[in-house]
Amino acid sequence: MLKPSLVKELKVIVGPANLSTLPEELVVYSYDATQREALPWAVARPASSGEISEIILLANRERFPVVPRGAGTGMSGGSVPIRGGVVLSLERMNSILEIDEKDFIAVAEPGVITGDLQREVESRGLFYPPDPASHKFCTLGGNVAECAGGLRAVKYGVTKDYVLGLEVVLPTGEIINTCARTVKSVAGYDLTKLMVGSEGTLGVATKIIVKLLPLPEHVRTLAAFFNDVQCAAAAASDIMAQGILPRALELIDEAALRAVENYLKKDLSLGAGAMLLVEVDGSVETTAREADRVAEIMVHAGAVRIQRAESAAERDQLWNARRAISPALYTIKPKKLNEDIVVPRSKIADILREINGIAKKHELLIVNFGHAGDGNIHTNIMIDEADFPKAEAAAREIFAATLRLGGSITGEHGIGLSKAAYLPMEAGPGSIAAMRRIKQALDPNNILNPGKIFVNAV
Ligand code: 2HG
Ligand code: ZN
Repeated sequence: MLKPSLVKELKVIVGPANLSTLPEELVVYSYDATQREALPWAVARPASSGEISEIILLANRERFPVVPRGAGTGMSGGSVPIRGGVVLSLERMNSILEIDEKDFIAVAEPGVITGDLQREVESRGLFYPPDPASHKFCTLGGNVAECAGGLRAVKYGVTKDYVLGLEVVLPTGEIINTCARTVKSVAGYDLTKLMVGSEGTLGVATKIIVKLLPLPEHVRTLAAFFNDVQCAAAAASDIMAQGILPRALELIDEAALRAVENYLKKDLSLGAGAMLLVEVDGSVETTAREADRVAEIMVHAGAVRIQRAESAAERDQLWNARRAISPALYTIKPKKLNEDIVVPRSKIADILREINGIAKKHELLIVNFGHAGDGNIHTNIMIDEADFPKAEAAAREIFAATLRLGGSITGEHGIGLSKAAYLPMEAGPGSIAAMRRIKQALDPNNILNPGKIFVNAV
């Protein structure tokens, strides 16, 4: 609970209409996409970095937690205020400040919806490649906090590869700029990279400078259907091994296909056991050549049917179905543990075999889909409440197998709350101690998003 005098002070900073302690409003800011929830004591909706700085200074004086929040689409509990405090909702800071067509740069506030930025730059012949599945709802600030990946990472990389610089409010209230607006800069430590992916624990990004690319001239999208997921995984590895770099290479297993078909009330696959969704971009000629080659490779690897998207509408339909898998899985079970392990690309078939064994052993349904081109598989353990302990045991075994294969326990969703207990499986004690020292140095009073990333975080 916040003292009434503090509520008053916060109201002075953001304006009375932008500070709420009403229970029915607090509920709206209490959860993310993990189904974890905790009520904050108040929600503040600041309009500037100056207001955020003032809130954070107050938090240091009075020692209350401040939890930054974009649209709450995160998948590791990053924006859930487990220690209460003030949720800092960035929803009002939602302007695209600049699109510089000469320097290939956009400057945006953190509350801008990622899809809006994509659309805006595309209307000017430019391209912002990071493309989280939730692009219609998620915010750029959230993408920066989590270093979001998405559907086009296989060719274009993830959020950190596009952020050139940030204005950041530090956990002690100072406002800093981390970089110039240039493609290169090595002036001192790379604070931009330190901030991107720091899960709202090291600073609040209030201005985001991103690099843009020229919009590719042409795009071709193909779906391939297989009898089983092993064949599809092998086909995905074959495509990459042949030197083709699609801009998206997505794998969808049978359970995910059935779930999304149920959810959308649409037969996408005619009963197939797995699907690959591949997209190439470039000139009209190169995409034609590459699409033919991809189709050939997939047929050779056992595809029973290939569907080429012949129009923008058909392409959108395929991608909308892919983007709908995450919510569609709730048609199978009321709860899921959604993991986002990543293995070297050549090891996808191996990890799927391991996961299958773990699912059988624990008598659990585990659904797999995701960014096969990156080796990043969304392994969703589907459960009822009572299955939780065995699902956690299965998750630990999946992480162990992933690490044995040279992978990482999270490719794009972050550690947050959901994976804090597993971080020591991947990061050694020395690395975790160094991370904690960085947190301690920047946030000595543990104000910003406490309780995340580290077990028993002070
Ligand atoms: C996606 O790629 C998201 O659809 C969500 O990262 C993944 O729900 C999931 O497991
Ligand atoms: Zn994903």
